[in-house]
Amino acid sequence: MRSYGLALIASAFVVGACGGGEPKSADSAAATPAPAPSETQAAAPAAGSVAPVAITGTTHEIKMVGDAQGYRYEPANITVKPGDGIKFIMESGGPHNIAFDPATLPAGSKDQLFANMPNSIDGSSPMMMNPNETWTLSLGNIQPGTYPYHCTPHLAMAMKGVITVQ
Ligand SMILES: [Cu+2]
Repeated sequence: MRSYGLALIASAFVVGACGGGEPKSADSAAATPAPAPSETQAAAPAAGSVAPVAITGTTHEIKMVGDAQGYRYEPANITVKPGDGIKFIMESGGPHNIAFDPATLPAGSKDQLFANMPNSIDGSSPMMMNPNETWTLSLGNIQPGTYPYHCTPHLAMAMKGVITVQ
Protein backbone atom coordinates (compact mmCIF):
# COMPACT_ATOMS: atom_id res chain seq x y z
CA MET A 1 0.00 0.00 0.00
CA ARG A 2 2.66 2.45 1.01
CA SER A 3 5.01 1.67 -1.84
CA TYR A 4 2.14 1.97 -4.31
CA GLY A 5 1.62 5.51 -3.10
CA LEU A 6 5.29 6.23 -3.62
CA ALA A 7 4.99 4.87 -7.14
CA LEU A 8 2.32 7.40 -7.96
CA ILE A 9 4.38 10.21 -6.52
CA ALA A 10 7.46 9.15 -8.43
CA SER A 11 5.49 8.91 -11.66
CA ALA A 12 4.18 12.41 -11.14
CA PHE A 13 7.74 13.68 -10.82
CA VAL A 14 8.76 11.96 -14.03
CA VAL A 15 5.81 13.31 -15.98
CA GLY A 16 6.49 16.78 -14.65
CA ALA A 17 10.13 16.59 -15.63
CA CYS A 18 9.33 15.45 -19.15
CA GLY A 19 6.80 18.22 -19.63
CA GLY A 20 9.22 20.95 -18.58
CA GLY A 21 10.43 22.16 -21.94
CA GLU A 22 11.28 25.71 -22.80
CA PRO A 23 8.21 27.31 -24.36
CA LYS A 24 9.95 30.24 -26.00
CA SER A 25 8.43 31.85 -29.05
CA ALA A 26 11.31 32.98 -31.21
CA ASP A 27 9.35 34.80 -33.88
CA SER A 28 7.26 37.28 -31.89
CA ALA A 29 10.14 39.55 -30.88
CA ALA A 30 11.58 39.79 -34.41
CA ALA A 31 8.27 40.78 -35.96
CA THR A 32 7.51 43.56 -33.49
CA PRO A 33 9.33 46.95 -33.79
CA ALA A 34 8.17 48.09 -30.35
CA PRO A 35 10.66 48.34 -27.47
CA ALA A 36 11.17 44.97 -25.83
CA PRO A 37 9.67 45.01 -22.36
CA SER A 38 10.34 41.29 -22.03
CA GLU A 39 14.03 41.98 -21.43
CA THR A 40 13.21 43.34 -18.00
CA GLN A 41 11.94 39.95 -16.85
CA ALA A 42 15.37 38.31 -17.17
CA ALA A 43 15.51 35.90 -14.28
CA ALA A 44 17.77 36.81 -11.41
CA PRO A 45 17.87 34.48 -8.41
CA ALA A 46 15.81 35.74 -5.51
CA ALA A 47 17.78 37.26 -2.68
CA GLY A 48 19.24 34.59 -0.43
CA SER A 49 18.72 31.77 -2.89
CA VAL A 50 21.41 29.84 -4.73
CA ALA A 51 21.24 29.01 -8.44
CA PRO A 52 22.14 25.55 -9.69
CA VAL A 53 25.57 25.21 -11.32
CA ALA A 54 25.77 22.86 -14.31
CA ILE A 55 28.15 19.96 -14.91
CA THR A 56 31.35 20.98 -16.71
CA GLY A 57 33.46 17.86 -16.16
CA THR A 58 33.01 14.10 -16.27
CA THR A 59 29.66 12.46 -15.50
CA HIS A 60 30.15 9.31 -13.44
CA GLU A 61 27.53 6.56 -13.00
CA ILE A 62 26.27 4.87 -9.86
CA LYS A 63 23.80 1.98 -10.02
CA MET A 64 21.09 1.52 -7.42
CA VAL A 65 20.59 -2.17 -6.75
CA GLY A 66 18.35 -4.28 -4.54
CA ASP A 67 18.59 -8.05 -4.85
CA ALA A 68 19.23 -11.21 -2.85
CA GLN A 69 22.56 -9.77 -1.71
CA GLY A 70 21.00 -6.64 -0.27
CA TYR A 71 20.44 -3.00 -1.10
CA ARG A 72 23.34 -0.90 -2.30
CA TYR A 73 24.84 1.78 -4.49
CA GLU A 74 27.47 0.52 -6.94
CA PRO A 75 30.03 1.87 -6.36
CA ALA A 76 29.19 2.99 -2.83
CA ASN A 77 32.28 5.21 -2.64
CA ILE A 78 33.28 7.52 -5.43
CA THR A 79 35.86 10.30 -5.76
CA VAL A 80 35.13 13.16 -8.15
CA LYS A 81 36.28 16.65 -8.99
CA PRO A 82 34.29 19.85 -8.55
CA GLY A 83 32.25 20.34 -11.73
CA ASP A 84 31.81 16.62 -12.31
CA GLY A 85 28.38 15.02 -12.30
CA ILE A 86 26.94 11.74 -11.06
CA LYS A 87 24.18 9.93 -12.89
CA PHE A 88 22.30 7.58 -10.58
CA ILE A 89 20.70 4.68 -12.44
CA MET A 90 17.83 2.62 -11.04
CA GLU A 91 18.66 -1.02 -11.65
CA SER A 92 16.55 -3.18 -9.32
CA GLY A 93 14.78 -3.41 -5.97
CA GLY A 94 13.32 0.11 -5.92
CA PRO A 95 12.08 2.51 -4.93
CA HIS A 96 15.45 4.15 -4.39
CA ASN A 97 16.45 7.77 -3.95
CA ILE A 98 19.44 9.90 -2.96
CA ALA A 99 19.14 11.83 0.29
CA PHE A 100 21.68 14.01 2.11
CA ASP A 101 21.57 14.74 5.83
CA PRO A 102 22.62 18.39 6.31
CA ALA A 103 24.25 17.53 9.64
CA THR A 104 26.79 15.30 7.87
CA LEU A 105 27.78 17.71 5.08
CA PRO A 106 30.85 19.98 4.99
CA ALA A 107 30.09 23.32 6.61
CA GLY A 108 28.68 25.85 4.17
CA SER A 109 28.08 23.31 1.39
CA LYS A 110 24.39 22.65 1.82
CA ASP A 111 22.80 25.48 -0.18
CA GLN A 112 24.76 24.88 -3.39
CA LEU A 113 24.43 21.10 -3.13
CA PHE A 114 20.68 21.23 -2.63
CA ALA A 115 20.34 23.78 -5.46
CA ASN A 116 22.14 21.30 -7.76
CA MET A 117 19.61 18.52 -7.02
CA PRO A 118 16.86 18.63 -9.67
CA ASN A 119 13.25 17.99 -8.62
CA SER A 120 14.33 17.51 -5.04
CA ILE A 121 12.96 18.55 -1.68
CA ASP A 122 15.26 19.44 1.23
CA GLY A 123 18.14 17.35 -0.06
CA SER A 124 16.10 14.31 -1.09
CA SER A 125 15.83 13.30 -4.73
CA PRO A 126 12.62 11.88 -6.23
CA MET A 127 11.98 8.17 -5.80
CA MET A 128 13.00 6.01 -8.71
CA MET A 129 10.85 2.94 -9.29
CA ASN A 130 11.57 1.49 -12.70
CA PRO A 131 14.74 0.01 -14.23
CA ASN A 132 16.80 2.57 -16.18
CA GLU A 133 15.22 5.59 -14.56
CA THR A 134 18.00 8.08 -13.87
CA TRP A 135 18.65 11.18 -11.82
CA THR A 136 21.74 13.31 -12.27
CA LEU A 137 23.48 15.40 -9.63
CA SER A 138 25.81 18.23 -10.61
CA LEU A 139 28.84 18.89 -8.43
CA GLY A 140 29.30 22.29 -10.04
CA ASN A 141 30.68 24.80 -7.52
CA ILE A 142 30.70 22.13 -4.81
CA GLN A 143 33.56 22.55 -2.37
CA PRO A 144 36.03 19.75 -1.62
CA GLY A 145 34.96 17.41 1.14
CA THR A 146 33.05 14.27 2.02
CA TYR A 147 29.35 14.00 1.22
CA PRO A 148 27.56 10.98 2.72
CA TYR A 149 24.13 10.08 1.34
CA HIS A 150 21.58 7.34 1.72
CA CYS A 151 18.44 5.82 0.24
CA THR A 152 15.47 6.85 2.35
CA PRO A 153 13.42 3.62 1.94
CA HIS A 154 16.48 1.41 2.55
CA LEU A 155 18.42 3.35 5.16
CA ALA A 156 17.64 0.64 7.71
CA MET A 157 19.14 -1.88 5.27
CA ALA A 158 22.33 0.22 5.12
CA MET A 159 21.89 1.47 1.57
CA LYS A 160 24.43 4.28 1.84
CA GLY A 161 27.16 5.91 -0.20
CA VAL A 162 29.84 8.56 0.06
CA ILE A 163 30.85 11.11 -2.56
CA THR A 164 34.34 12.55 -2.02
CA VAL A 165 34.95 15.81 -3.86
CA GLN A 166 38.67 16.44 -4.34
CU1 LIG B 1 16.96 2.00 -1.96
